Amino acid sequence: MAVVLAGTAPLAGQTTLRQAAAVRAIPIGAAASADEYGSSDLLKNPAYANLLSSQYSMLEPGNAMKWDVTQPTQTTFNFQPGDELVAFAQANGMRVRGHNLCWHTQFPSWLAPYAARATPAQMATLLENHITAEVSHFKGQVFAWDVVNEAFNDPSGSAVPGLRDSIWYDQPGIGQSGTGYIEQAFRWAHAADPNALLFYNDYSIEGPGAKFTAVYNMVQDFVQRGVPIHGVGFEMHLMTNGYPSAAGLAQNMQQLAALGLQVHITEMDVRLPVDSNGNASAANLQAQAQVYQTIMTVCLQQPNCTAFQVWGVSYADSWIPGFFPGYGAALPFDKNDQPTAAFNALVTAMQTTAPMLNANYVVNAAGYQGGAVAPGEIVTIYGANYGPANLVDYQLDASGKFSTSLAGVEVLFDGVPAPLVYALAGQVSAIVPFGVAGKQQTAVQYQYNPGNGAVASNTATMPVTAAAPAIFAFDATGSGPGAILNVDYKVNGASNPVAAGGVIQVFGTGGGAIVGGATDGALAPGAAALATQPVTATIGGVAAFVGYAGAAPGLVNGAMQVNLTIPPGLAPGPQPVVITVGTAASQKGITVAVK
Ligand code: 9MR
Repeated sequence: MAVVLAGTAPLAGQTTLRQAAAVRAIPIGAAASADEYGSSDLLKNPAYANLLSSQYSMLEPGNAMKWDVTQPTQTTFNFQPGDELVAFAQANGMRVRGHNLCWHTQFPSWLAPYAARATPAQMATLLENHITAEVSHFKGQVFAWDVVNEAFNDPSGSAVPGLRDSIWYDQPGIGQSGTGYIEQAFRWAHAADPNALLFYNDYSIEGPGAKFTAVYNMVQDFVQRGVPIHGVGFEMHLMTNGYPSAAGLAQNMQQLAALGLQVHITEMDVRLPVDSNGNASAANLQAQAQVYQTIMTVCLQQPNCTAFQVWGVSYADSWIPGFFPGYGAALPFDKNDQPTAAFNALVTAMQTTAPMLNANYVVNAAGYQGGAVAPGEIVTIYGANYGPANLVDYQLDASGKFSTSLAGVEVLFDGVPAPLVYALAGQVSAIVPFGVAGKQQTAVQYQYNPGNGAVASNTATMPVTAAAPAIFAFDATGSGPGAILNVDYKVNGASNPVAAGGVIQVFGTGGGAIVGGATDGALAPGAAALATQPVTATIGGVAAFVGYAGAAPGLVNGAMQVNLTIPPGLAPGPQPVVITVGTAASQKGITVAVK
């Protein structure tokens, strides 16, 4: 029997949270500290640094990016502790969430006295300058910001709560009514880093109720009016009783998804009563593990739950004992950095929750249009959130065909495994088997076998169509210069345009069945025409002669090649190319460079 000795390297050989999350295409994070309050620098503590970087793929400064640290005087900024955390994250391949830009508390000592005599215009300038300075400083380094934190009152009864008193809202405020100050904060943050995801973050909004309604009403209004907001942070500071039900949490996430908003679980912990040594009972630790498993499972089941974070690295740096005397033991690692039952529960949830398959996220790999699939169409499937952490490219099997299994991933159409082009958790490319031809619909299922048993997605039913053509863009964006060769086999483009009368080879997919049939996953042996006719094309809106439309010899079956002759009379420069197979046209926006 193994004996765990103090000082033994923790977790040797054991799957980490970070590894388990990587195959679910979700970042897992922890609140982290450097030396922001002048105490010893936790990042310089090897045990802390090792646990943080080995177990988590994301960090959020618990305090280092708040006002009391970042603006110590009215005219000076201090981003050094935040910079240190960002550097640590970058050195360890971790993402950084920023927290926070506008809150009602944790201020530098000069701020409350200043606010007591400032005008709303002065307060607005102060907040704008702070947000602009901080977001600009961390631009490109912080992928998501909690822009405004905890702005609503706690609910009493069923009444929808109003806004909390704050120097930014009403004491004296920045001169905006209602949620206007929050809106303004989002606008300033967006102006400073248009690529950062902007979140509203709060607690007690994880389940349905009056406080969630208040937040929902605000973000719905923001979305409808185009205020730059991308998500809502659910803090998730829980106890083992009264935590949000799985159904309630899922419902809140779905309501926000319907607005196009993401959810990040930002500050999860589950506090337990502890003895004077900080130890919780085994029964409570088990109950806590169940809470962690439930919340992680719901997150993995909801496509818009896009990050999961706990509030502290281990018991040793948790805020709970200091704020809730008699409580502690709230995190997945104990005071000796050893994994707890909650750790096991999180790993179990990540290893056993079925991946998601959504028919709306199965799209043409060239044009990204969704809807019906065609025989042989190369599709990209987004969102199937269980697969290899790193991209695995196609492999040829013993018979020279594209393999139908890549690093444990399979995609089945009516039970027939599809040849795979590449596989990555959350993004897989497959070639629809030619056998779907003539069917009304096909049942699609995604599977991943990570080595501890296959986990299958739900089955999504998709309509089948004869052809769903699209042209590959040269840069894979779905528009702009196409994947087009001139007759000399050189890539067409601004520096290599083609003259009227010249012949181009246009590459795409979705042309449908091939005359004489095609073997799934095999390389096309030679020219063979598309079965669905007619095939027509326009270049610059003018009909172009179609010399050939069919398989792309040497490329995998399902790739489509169409040879077109450039019509006379076109203006030089990029001209749109559209190919129509039967009645289905390729996407707009693909161009060929004409001389
Ligand atoms: O973890 C933070 C703790 O170190 C600070 O003392 C405290 C001061 O307000 O803030 C804690 O973090 C809070 C977070 O910023 C917002 N949500 C609640 C968190 C726990 O209080």
